[in-house]
Amino acid sequence: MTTKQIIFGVLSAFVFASCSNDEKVVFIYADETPVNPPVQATLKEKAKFKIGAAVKMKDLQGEVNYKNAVVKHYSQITAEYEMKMASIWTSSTVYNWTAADYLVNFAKDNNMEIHGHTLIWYDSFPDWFKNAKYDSIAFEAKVKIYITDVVGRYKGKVKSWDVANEVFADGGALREESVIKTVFKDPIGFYGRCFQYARAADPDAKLFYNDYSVVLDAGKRTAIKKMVTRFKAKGYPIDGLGDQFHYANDTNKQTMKTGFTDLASTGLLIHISELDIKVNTGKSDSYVFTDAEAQKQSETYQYITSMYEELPQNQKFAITTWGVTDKYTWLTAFWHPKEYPLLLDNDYNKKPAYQGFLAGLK
Ligand code: 9MR
Repeated sequence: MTTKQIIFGVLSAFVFASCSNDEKVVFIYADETPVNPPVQATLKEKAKFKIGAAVKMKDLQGEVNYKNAVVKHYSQITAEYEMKMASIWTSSTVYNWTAADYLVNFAKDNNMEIHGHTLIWYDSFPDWFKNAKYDSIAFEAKVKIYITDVVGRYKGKVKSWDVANEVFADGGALREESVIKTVFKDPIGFYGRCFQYARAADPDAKLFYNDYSVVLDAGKRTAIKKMVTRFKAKGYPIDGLGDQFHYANDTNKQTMKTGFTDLASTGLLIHISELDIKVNTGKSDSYVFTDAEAQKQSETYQYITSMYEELPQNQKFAITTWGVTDKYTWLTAFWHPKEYPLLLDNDYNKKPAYQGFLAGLK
């Protein structure tokens, strides 16, 4: 290396270190020898499948950095709660479309897809519906109207739907607390018909079943696979399965992989649908998110994205993170205030987790 190259290299390194993560700079030596600074693709640029984020209208409207981060890093959005039944179906005869319309238009305006979440979730039946105490005939008639109206309204715009969410309890039994278990003699038959109603309202939308701990809980997985087999035999349309992936740094990776391979054996589209990785697994008030912890989290993300890449290409649908920034993660309220589960920190900087996620992508 000549003296000229050394001086230029030192200067380049200084200027490059002064640039923010987001500025892409390529330096060329005076004699045309290229230096290779870490010019980096964003998640959506690198991935050959959709990278989704759960979002809220109020954050998209309220914080420009939030909105910019969504548009910059992601190619798909999911409403964190504003397209659930309890948000849309405000009374027996009234729908509130405000937030859902906003999100669907936001996706379109920014050239993103939107995944619909979720048509039927035991935890999101509005109070007026539960209080009505419908028998199975009236219950299903009402739900059919709801599915037809919602999926129909966004036909061709919402490209995929979680038709049913969290049907099974841990271990694979039907959820006892679900109103559907109480009302229907054959709940799985009811869910199958819900898939039919959704297909009828938008024949091109991809229809998913979504649940948590699917790859960890062999009993639940068996129940889901049995349901899929029954759906196929009956002609109930199902295109994909989502595992939420609310996991943690200490989640057993081998168990995860074994379960994931088993899930993929269905041949359906696979959605990692609500990914976040908890770090403060002991819910400790004195927890500190150290560099070492951030590195472990990065490795977990890398493990997950590289595992996903092992799927056959035609089964890859999307990986969705459940939120955009640690600042607004649901886990600070539902798990512990000291929690840092996502890819961007409170100031929208890329965390090591972001690099890990990227490194796992092909
Ligand atoms: O993160 C969501 C939170 O903001 C909502 O208050 C809550 C109720 O609508 O739902 C949370 O999202 C859940 C998702 O819809 C289904 N899987 C579990 C998620 C976390 O509870």
